[in-house]
Amino acid sequence: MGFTEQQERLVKESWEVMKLNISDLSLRFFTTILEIAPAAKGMFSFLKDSDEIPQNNPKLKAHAVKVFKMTCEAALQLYEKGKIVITDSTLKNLGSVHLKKGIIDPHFEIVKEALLRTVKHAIGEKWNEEMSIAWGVAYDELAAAIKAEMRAQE
Ligand code: HEM
Ligand code: ISQ
Repeated sequence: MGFTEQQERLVKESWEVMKLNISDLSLRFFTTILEIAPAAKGMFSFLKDSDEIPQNNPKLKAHAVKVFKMTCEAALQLYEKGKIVITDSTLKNLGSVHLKKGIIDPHFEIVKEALLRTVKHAIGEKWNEEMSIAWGVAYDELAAAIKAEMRAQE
């Protein structure tokens, strides 16, 4: 399926809104992942020393922001080039980190669900189904690139 100009615009517009409150949304995104999959707790170094989600961990927030940003970037590239383009070293690193952490395919669905819920919360009344579809397609393509790299490194 081609990624349309409209879809790219929906992702870009919602991201502009999300940026205004990105610190809270990053934390919310992470918290939602753990709500859907409490077992994922053990995977993240941010939680190593406590049961509670740190409210102000810069690394946690930076990683969460990166996931949002990379998904936006994926949307732009899908529209402009019809495919995902990620720098080789970035993709290698992402493949390696996720492989080492023991991430498997179903985990990607959990993060997707958490991402879409976070977007919906952030956008409020202006949210619509098309917006979720656009974010979902961009995320799926990005996830596919990371999964392929993980398999290549196995
Ligand atoms: C780390 C992005 C999917 C769990 C990271 C990092 C980034 C990232 C940018 C930091 C890498 C570094 O330290 O150099 C993404 C993107 C994803 C994705 C773009 C999907 C498109 C997932 C999934 C899981 C996951 C499905 C499983 C729940 C983790 C964990 C770390 C990590 C456990 C290490 C964090 C730490 O303890 O420092 N991810 N990720 N990620 N990701 Fe993901
Ligand atoms: C790493 N990978 C996927 C999702 C994330 C969400 C919050 C913090 C780090 C993450």
